[in-house]
Amino acid sequence: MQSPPDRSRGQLLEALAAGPVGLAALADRTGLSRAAVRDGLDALERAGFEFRETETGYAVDSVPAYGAGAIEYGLSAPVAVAYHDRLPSTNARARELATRGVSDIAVVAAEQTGGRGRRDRTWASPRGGVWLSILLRPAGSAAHAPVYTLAGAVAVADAIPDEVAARIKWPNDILVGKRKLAGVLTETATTGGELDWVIVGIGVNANVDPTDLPGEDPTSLRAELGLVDRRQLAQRIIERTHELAGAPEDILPAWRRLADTLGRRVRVETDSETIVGEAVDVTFPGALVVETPASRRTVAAGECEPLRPADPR
Ligand code: BT5
Repeated sequence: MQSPPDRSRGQLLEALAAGPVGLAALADRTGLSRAAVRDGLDALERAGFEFRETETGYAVDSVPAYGAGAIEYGLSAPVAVAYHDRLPSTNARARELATRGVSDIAVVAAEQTGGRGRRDRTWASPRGGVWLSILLRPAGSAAHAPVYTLAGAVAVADAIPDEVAARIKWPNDILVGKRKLAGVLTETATTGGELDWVIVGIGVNANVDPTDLPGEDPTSLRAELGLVDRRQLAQRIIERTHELAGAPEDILPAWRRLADTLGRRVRVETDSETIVGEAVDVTFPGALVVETPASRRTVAAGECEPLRPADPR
């Protein structure tokens, strides 16, 4: 089993991001020896960073397109990045780290060979997409777990350029029109009624060809917009997820603002019944409120499909 990434890389990148910085200052800010700082810089160069030595120290000339250091460089959230060229599932890897006590880490893979959706469905994850799982340990009741799925969906919708007009279908789909652009799979563990850890697994069809994807009507950022900067996209998603996890009261207002579902006639399939009516709200920690002809229902979990106003049941 691989170990989680060395925190010193993140510290080194944070110090470098602040501007030209000398060896002594780098050693000072990271708590590393000068020799270890040099080794760290060499490792970053091997990962694709380019440095220039100025009178005041090392300046970053170029950052690789994607990878652990690339995502950590300039990341404003205190989250380390573990990058893998290929993994079965970033959620599964994050779960391994969680059971070892790790936290505040984003596991990122260039490609997943066993990507998972909800209810053990398959999530296609070819190269070019953004496939990542953010492992956090927010304080809170176990009952709050569903809100982190909504947080992940908000983070993705906020990270996607405005011109794409991404909207959220309750609870976890990010859509462009009716086409699915991204999905969120949250896993949690609890101890004594309290949250132990949360893994927010996020898959965004970034630079992929939708014809390579399964599902009813998938789309990608490449198809909607052209090639995008995956590094920036991953950074924004990690930062926003981290921010929302620390401010759960902000999640529902943000979700409502980005919702495609609210105000629509919907059919929601739960494990035990089918509910048809108008989706009017979400309530904490993430239930959908559906106004049916007979009553107002609050649905904690299910599959939601929009209906045309005149669609029969
Ligand atoms: C989801 O499930 O939408 C959650 C997807 C979460 C994926 C991320 S990637 C990083 C992390 N690691 C993992 O292993 N998973 C997470 P669900 O709502 O159940 O949707 C699954 C359905 O979407 C499938 O049954 C297909 O019909 C369809 N689908 C599969 N791959 C797709 C893709 N790349 N784009 C659009 N639709 C897809």
